[in-house]
Amino acid sequence: MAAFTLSWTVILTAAAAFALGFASTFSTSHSTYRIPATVQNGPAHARFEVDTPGGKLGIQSRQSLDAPMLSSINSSVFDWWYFDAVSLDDPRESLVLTFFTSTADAFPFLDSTQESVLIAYAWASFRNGSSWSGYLPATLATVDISGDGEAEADGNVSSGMWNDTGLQWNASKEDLSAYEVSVNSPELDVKGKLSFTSIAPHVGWVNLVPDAVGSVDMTIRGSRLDFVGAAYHDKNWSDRNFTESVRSWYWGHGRLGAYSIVWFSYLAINDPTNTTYVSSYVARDGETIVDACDVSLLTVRPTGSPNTTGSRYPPYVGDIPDGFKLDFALREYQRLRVNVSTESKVAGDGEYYMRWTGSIKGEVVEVGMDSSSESVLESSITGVAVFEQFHMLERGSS
Ligand SMILES: *[C@@H]1O[C@H](CO)[C@@H](O)[C@H](O)[C@H]1NC(C)=O
Ligand SMILES: *[C@@H]1O[C@H](CO)[C@@H](O)[C@H](O)[C@H]1NC(C)=O
Ligand SMILES: *[C@@H]1O[C@H](CO)[C@@H](O)[C@H](O)[C@H]1NC(C)=O
Ligand SMILES: *[C@@H]1O[C@H](CO)[C@@H](O)[C@H](O)[C@H]1NC(C)=O
Ligand SMILES: *[C@@H]1O[C@H](CO)[C@@H](O)[C@H](O)[C@H]1NC(C)=O
Ligand SMILES: *[C@@H]1O[C@H](CO)[C@@H](O)[C@H](O)[C@H]1NC(C)=O
Ligand SMILES: *[C@@H]1O[C@H](CO)[C@@H](O)[C@H](O)[C@H]1NC(C)=O
Ligand SMILES: *[C@@H]1O[C@H](CO)[C@@H](O)[C@H](O)[C@H]1NC(C)=O
Ligand SMILES: *[C@@H]1O[C@H](CO)[C@@H](O)[C@H](O)[C@H]1NC(C)=O
Ligand SMILES: CC(=O)N[C@H]1CO[C@H](CO)[C@@H](O)[C@@H]1O
Repeated sequence: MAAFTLSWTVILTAAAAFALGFASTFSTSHSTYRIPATVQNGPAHARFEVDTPGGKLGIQSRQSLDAPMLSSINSSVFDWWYFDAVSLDDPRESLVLTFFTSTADAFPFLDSTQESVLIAYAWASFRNGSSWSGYLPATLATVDISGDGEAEADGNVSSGMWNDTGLQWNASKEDLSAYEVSVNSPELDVKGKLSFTSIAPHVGWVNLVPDAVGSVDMTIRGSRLDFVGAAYHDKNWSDRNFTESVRSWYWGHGRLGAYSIVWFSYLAINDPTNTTYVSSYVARDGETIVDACDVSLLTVRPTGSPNTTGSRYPPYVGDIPDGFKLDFALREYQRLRVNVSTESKVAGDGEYYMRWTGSIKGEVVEVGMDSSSESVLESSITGVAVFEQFHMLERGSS
């Protein structure tokens, strides 16, 4: 009964917020959002609050995180569902699938000639270092979220379909610990799926699935992409234009040894206080060690070759690093330091936006109370990562 009451509250809140926008139907246990392809006029309402009783994310809140976060898509807001996997054997192999609800005005990395705000995007990279990407506009998106922790008759608790692109996702476990994203597109000449099972359920609230055992089985224009690796799912949304918000943005996730990590470090544009915003997630064997946004918990810096601007920080448009240096605080006096090296370019324009995959190497150190002495607790922990940067400030502007 308690679960029922909580779920009803969540649904009512969502119903009130969304009444203005998408056609949606609600029952006590189920919400269906139908998102039209055309850009809407007028203000969009964003949901930023998610119930986290006792600091933990309950099943209902968790499911509601997979719902659309905006009441409508006007020309200055964005909301997307992101899924990826990178091979543990060879980080040059990767797959990213993203379901966008956004115009190119709001998120300038989309094709500005597209009329539809519903874009299903796929990126793949191969062992030989080459990469491929393709996208399709949808005519309608349908997102189904079950609200009370019970799967609907169709077995899904979260599903999304970008009609008729052939890209869709579904999750049937009530805690959203397993997803399947499938592609069946004669137009792109891509067919197959990415399946994953979370190795750390019931944790991070920003990252719906911070690390998962992912398996990819896909045929892309006649080439096979078939691997097991580190997978990830999150959602991102904003009630403002991306360009009006971001100066620089570093994000990535990876797995090294027993550790799962997610990093995010962000500088806002035109911010007189020059505040760094971070989000840090570290788990060991699926047990969360850090899941917080305190700036003291994480430092992310680009690294680059001498005589290049690759390591410049704060960065400008066109600065291309060779990798990143991550410094995570684990516990008092304990840090996880990780070097990230770019290996394959998966996406990007070489100026404002880049996404790579690569290998990572870390160590855990104990730092003396006066910070002058250090002892290594774990060394040479190796792994793989998917990571990206946005540099939105032109040199010469302020
Ligand atoms: C879209 O919605 C946002 C958030 O409510 C609002 O700030 C913005 O002005 C709206 N944009 C348009 C073009 O109506
Ligand atoms: C959003 O950003 C674009 C640049 O990508 C800019 O041209 C446009 O004027 C901005 N739109 C709004 C509503 O501020
Ligand atoms: C669950 O969702 C997937 C993807 O949208 C869909 O193909 C499938 O039919 C749904 N499951 C069932 C049992 O209907
Ligand atoms: C969306 O596409 C699926 C699969 O092609 C189809 O079964 C479904 O009826 C479509 N939904 C709508 C509302 O067109
Ligand atoms: C997704 O839906 C398909 C079709 O109903 C089902 O076979 C599969 O188990 C579902 N996957 C997950 C992760 O829920
Ligand atoms: C690299 O591999 C991909 C996928 O197998 C293939 O399509 C592409 O032609 C290859 N490129 C080169 C330069 O061999
Ligand atoms: C802004 O903050 C960053 C990170 O702390 C620092 O590297 C940079 O020098 C600061 N810039 C200015 C203008 O204060
Ligand atoms: C960097 O530039 C300096 C001065 O121009 C030059 O002496 C040095 O050899 C360069 N280093 C590299 C690695 O290119
Ligand atoms: C990271 O790279 C720096 C120098 O570039 C090196 O001193 C450090 O030992 C490396 N850390 C690890 C964990 O490999
Ligand atoms: C990397 C990333 O995508 N992070 C952001 C996604 O959206 C949430 C909610 O707006 C932010 O809190 C994350 O930092």
